[in-house]
Amino acid sequence: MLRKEDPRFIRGMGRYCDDIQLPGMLHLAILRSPVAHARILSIDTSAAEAHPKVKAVVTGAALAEKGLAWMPTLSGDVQAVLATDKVRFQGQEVAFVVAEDRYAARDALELIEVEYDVLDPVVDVRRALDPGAPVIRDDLDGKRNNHIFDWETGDEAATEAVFASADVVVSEDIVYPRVHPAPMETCGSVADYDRVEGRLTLWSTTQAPHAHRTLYAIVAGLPEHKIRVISPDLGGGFGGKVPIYPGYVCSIVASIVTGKPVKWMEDRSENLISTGFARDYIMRGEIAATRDGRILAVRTSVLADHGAFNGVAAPVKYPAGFFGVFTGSYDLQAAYCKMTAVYTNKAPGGVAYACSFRITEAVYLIERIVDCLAYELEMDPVELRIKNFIQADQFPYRTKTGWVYDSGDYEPTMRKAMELAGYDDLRREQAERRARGELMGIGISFFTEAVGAGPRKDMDILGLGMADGCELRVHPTGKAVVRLSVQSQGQGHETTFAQIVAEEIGIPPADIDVVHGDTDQTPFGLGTYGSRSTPVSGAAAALVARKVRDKARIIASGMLEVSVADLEWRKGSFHVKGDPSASVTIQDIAMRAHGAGDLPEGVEGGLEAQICYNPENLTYPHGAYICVVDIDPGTAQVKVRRFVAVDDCGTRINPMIIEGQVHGGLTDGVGMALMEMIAFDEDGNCLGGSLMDYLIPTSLEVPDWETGFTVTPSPHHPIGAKGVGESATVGSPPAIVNAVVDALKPFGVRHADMPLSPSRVWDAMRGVPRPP
Ligand code: PCD
Repeated sequence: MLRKEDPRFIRGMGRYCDDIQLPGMLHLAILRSPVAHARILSIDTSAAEAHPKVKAVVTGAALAEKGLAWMPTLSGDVQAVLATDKVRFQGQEVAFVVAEDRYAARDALELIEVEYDVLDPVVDVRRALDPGAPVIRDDLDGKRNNHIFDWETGDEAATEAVFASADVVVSEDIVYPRVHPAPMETCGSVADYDRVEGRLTLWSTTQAPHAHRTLYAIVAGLPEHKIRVISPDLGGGFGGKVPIYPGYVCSIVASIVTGKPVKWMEDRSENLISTGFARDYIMRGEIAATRDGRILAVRTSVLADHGAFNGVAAPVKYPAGFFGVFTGSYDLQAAYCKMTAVYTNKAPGGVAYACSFRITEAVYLIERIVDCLAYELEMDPVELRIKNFIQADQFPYRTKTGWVYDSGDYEPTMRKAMELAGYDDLRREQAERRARGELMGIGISFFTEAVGAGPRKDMDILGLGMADGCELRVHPTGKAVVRLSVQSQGQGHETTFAQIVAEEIGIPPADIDVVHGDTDQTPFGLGTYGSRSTPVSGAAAALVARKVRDKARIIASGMLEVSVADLEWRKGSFHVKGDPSASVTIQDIAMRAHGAGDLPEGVEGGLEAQICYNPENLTYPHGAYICVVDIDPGTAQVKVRRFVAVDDCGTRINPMIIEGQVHGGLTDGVGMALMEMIAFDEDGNCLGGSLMDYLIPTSLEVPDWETGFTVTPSPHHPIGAKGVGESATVGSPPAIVNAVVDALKPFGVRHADMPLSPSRVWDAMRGVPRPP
């Protein structure tokens, strides 16, 4: 089925945040810190205030008077809305101007004078805990260092025992650099505070409108029912639109202060330097195995750079997100991870950029270290993986770090990818090319993801349980409206959720309207990220439709004058068993539910239902990826020649949409593996503040994707579907890096860090030590 939303998008008629125009609307611009670490000595706003078009200039001190200078982050830290005491990263919000138009607001920023006393910044994460390192968070009571948390998972002693007696132990330092989701649409909001009604309407670029509303209510002390958060069409989210950013709060304050609607829309550089980064993990990976390639245990220690405020988006119990799945798709005897997270003078974040809370890092680690093992054992990386897969009959499988993989059948997926790629031929071709001095590499990755957070017993964000509401209403004429708590950012929910409901209740998808992204119109739920919409809200949609169908069955039994047990459901109508001529359609039933005449005993009129779905477990999609690269020996430029992706997301709702999701994620993967990095100089200046420096891939850098699939339904999801939106972003970077490293085998290279730009590949070829 084609996407219902596309007629609007492909004609340029999407309605994004910046398309919102309200009468009398003012514009807000934010003054940002030019330095990474400094004490604010004074701020002079008088010249800006004198600008004829300026309506208000607000500083941190003004917010502090109202108790609004700081706000909670999603991980229980606090973050400055506007800096009061110090600035802690380059690009941090210092003051804002509200003016009649966008240009005047920007001009007036230049009239604000801030005197900074520049301090030494902490830029190198490895130095953050050094004695004497500048203390970044002296705002926190008694804080005397830059330590945030230590966290561990798995069994340290058991893992040590396995390592101690293993034939082979391989270890490697592996860095997942800081990258940025960089959605096409940057962040923004339009706040409209109605002083008469005491009601706030906020259009904002949020992936989680309900959760944001509750947090605004708690922080600002506004009654929740007087706040309406609308997430209009979003030009991509990719996890970057999960946090609450200072800009949103500033626009709310500005509307309250001026009594006018206020729009804030950041530009590309603001987006890149100040909104949530992703990854930034320095990992030491270790793997223990037998000489013949049986993997016994994995161990890792991680140093996590969280920037100046701990703004990580992850369920409360999981400070390192779902990194615990770093055991991958393999049946192990033991595993252990320990992690330390620290503050640095960089933008906050740790958002789950196309990543179910740090799964991307976990998959990269295991898939890279398994390849390092294959290198040492001189074993084919596919053979090594197949030998160690969790077997189909072992599911549900409890990993050594406590995750219960619901289902999987790995080997057929791997074999399918090999077949599509022509794996054996590729290896032959590689041998021939190597003999001619050409650099061809073949990279494998096999991943298992954990997507679909809840269950609420284990997972909450700031106390809000990770379950999703869903409501379905069938109108008298048999047209339906389904209201979701999740929010689409481009994934096509208006289509796929109509398909889910249609499948259950037999109303054509074209007659089912999907409403989402507006807290006044939809039931409460936690939002779209971590590929949770299909696992959680998708289940809710199927179940709410079944609930409506159950009621329809009772009404049908009255209409056909038979008992409920004598009815048979065929998509779209109930039939009397053994009497094919006696049937009623769901549309007939809808009319009866609202129409004249009696309904069966105890049945209320109307045809609608509402549920709140609390998933039993996460869903565990998997996939096998094979990448072929060529490296130019003269320039060290990597060209991805082929890429085969076989994904298993259980029951597939819309194959075309899945294909699009996979293409997008694979492209992300090329970006991270070869091009993207948010780097800093020693003063803490962000070197990735524009798309001239932060390189994102286009169609020119990617091959024609070759995709395939297998289907292993989730046993606990009502329609067996698993998430897929992030699979390709998670699975592709290791395949590409493994391919590049494989190409460099003649140089004795076992590992090289992303992004594998020509200069890094060149250095690797020449044995230049890796950058710290
Ligand atoms: N599907 C189907 N079937 C299956 C699954 C799925 O069909 N089995 C489909 C659905 O329905 C949708 C899609 O596909 O439509 C997806 O889904 P999912 O997986 O469930 O997911 P979601 O939740 O919906 O979404 C989310 C994701 C994420 S998470 C991300 S990053 C990204 C992805 O999504 N983002 C985006 N993708 C995308 N796309 C677009 N266009 N845009 C965007 O922004 Mo995060 O955490 O946030 O980081």
